Amino acid sequence: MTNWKEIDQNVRAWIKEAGSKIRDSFQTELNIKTKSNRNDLVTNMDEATERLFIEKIRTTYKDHKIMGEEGFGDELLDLDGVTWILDPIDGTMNFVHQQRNFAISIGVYEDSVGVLGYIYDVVHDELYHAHRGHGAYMNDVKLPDLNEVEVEDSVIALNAQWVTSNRRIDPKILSPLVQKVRGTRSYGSAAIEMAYIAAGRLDAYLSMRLAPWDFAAGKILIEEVGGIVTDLDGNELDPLNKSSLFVAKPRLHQTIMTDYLKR
Ligand code: 2AM
Ligand code: CA
Repeated sequence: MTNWKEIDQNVRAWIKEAGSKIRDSFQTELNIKTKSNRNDLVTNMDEATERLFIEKIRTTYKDHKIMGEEGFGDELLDLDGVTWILDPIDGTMNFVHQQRNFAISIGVYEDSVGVLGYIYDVVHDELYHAHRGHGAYMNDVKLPDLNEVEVEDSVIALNAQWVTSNRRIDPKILSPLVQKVRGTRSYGSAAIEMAYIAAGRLDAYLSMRLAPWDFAAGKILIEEVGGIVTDLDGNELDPLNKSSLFVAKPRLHQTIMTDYLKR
């Protein structure tokens, strides 16, 4: 039997340790490299933080598997058993340019089902965490179930690039939605955006392409407060592969799906 309480205590201690190291790194010069393109950034802190978690997980839980964004984990073909899905710094561009609005994001899955989810807003020292079936919290404060909201009263998160010409979606699809809602926001970290959905600060969030480590933790948090987590077609997410993402309060999810996305 997996001892989830013990895993939970360990993850929280490891997250606090990693967060403190990341905050300390603001005093020293970062080593910044690019990955797939000039806007796809990675720093020595992304890599060091991933290595810190992997070393701790490997020492403590020898039979667990790890999927990490920076590639120091395992090559996974399935999510059988216990798998850690890890983004050491989600929102690296924010980390580099703004020193805020980035997060450590960790989802612990068992046989493809999310059990423990953590999003740590390092600069604000806010840990959003959830244990499937046991509620979601921001630090020690329990997050209430989400309230419904009408489209015209909603604040939604999306990146402005999805309403200009881009490779992934016809901008004509989302522009009526952007015109209808009360406001749009873009924080530049999928994990922060999902934590804000769970905390009721945002009503919906859409993204055309995210990786499992971007949404693994957020999915657990949002579902724990009654939110809906799917891809843009309304299908269940596959935590092993990249996909689009659409998360929202339940009725709002349905309305946006039928009135805006399926037209
Ligand atoms: P990252 O900072 O960990 O790379 C906004 O850029 C959000 O989308 C961030 O959460 C970022 O995660 C993620 N992201 C950016 N480019 C991506 C890509 N090509 N595939 C998947 N996720 C991406
Ligand atoms: Ca990252």
